[in-house]
Amino acid sequence: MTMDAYIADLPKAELHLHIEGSLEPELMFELARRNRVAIPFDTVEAVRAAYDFSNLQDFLDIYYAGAEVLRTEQDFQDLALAYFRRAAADRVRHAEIFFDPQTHTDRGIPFQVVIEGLTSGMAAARTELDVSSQLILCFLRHLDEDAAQATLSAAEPWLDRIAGVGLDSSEVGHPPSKFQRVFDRAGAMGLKRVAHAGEEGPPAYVWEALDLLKIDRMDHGNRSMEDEALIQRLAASGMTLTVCPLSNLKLCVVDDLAKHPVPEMLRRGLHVTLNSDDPAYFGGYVNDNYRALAAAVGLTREQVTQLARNSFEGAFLSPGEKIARL
Ligand code: ES4
Ligand code: ZN
Repeated sequence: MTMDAYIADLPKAELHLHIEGSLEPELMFELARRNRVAIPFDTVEAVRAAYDFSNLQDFLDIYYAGAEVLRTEQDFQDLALAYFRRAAADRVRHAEIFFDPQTHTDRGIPFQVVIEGLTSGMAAARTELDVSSQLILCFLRHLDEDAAQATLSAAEPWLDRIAGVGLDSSEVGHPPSKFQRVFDRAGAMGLKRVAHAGEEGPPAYVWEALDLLKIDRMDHGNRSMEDEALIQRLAASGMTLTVCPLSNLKLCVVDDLAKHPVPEMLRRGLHVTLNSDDPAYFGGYVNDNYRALAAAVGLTREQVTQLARNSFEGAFLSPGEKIARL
């Protein structure tokens, strides 16, 4: 069996996926037409050609513009189900998906529309595709603490549908400490806590995510590798890192996939997982990430198996649920 076939056949969990980042240009055009929203592109090819980024902010500007076509419950349901179909084809058995409510509520789309649409798509994925899922509400870190607090309050009627909170968007200049109080409040509500850290931001931001936000899982974490004490802390605590190789390449977090830190992370005993982040923008779903990284750095089958096993170990599921998803 080839490595690519081996990867395709491995059951996996996806733990770092922004649902708005799974909006393929074809669906973007369909929703633009359905909702009579103007988009600044004439063709699907022109949209794809615009996906050429030199850093995180370049991408975020286009990503927030793309989300403009999402208006109705049906739109959010269609978006989610399209992602789950692709994920199921990659043998994803469980997905913990991020959504950015502020991107929608700030343009007048009610929180209820977003969550009802997404959870309808998740229910359909469970029955039609046998893919289970959970939702993680992300706060946009370029906005202020009060806006994050208001978003958490808006989520309160829906807490039974939300597994945790996360922190995403522009990292540098927006350290985790800015959100310590809202993360404390989310923890007191019984929510899991995750945060993007060390994607572009320094190791100090990773320390803050651990010590101030008390995260249960870390998104990216690449720049942790610059700090020996931090590596040891992550290894000793068994912290799961949700790493996204093709995202890192597209956003110039790494300049060459062959130099990606995953092999060193594994050697140092870190609990690494592979994920697609924003697959419609970064050129691939989860199996594309496994295949591209395996080819670029020469992963062994044992390492690939470890990465998939880590994805179930790091999931917010009970031991019994994990076994049932394999
Ligand atoms: C994101 Cl790759 C990445 N980093 C930070 N925030 C994000 N939102 C969507 N994708
Ligand atoms: Zn991300």
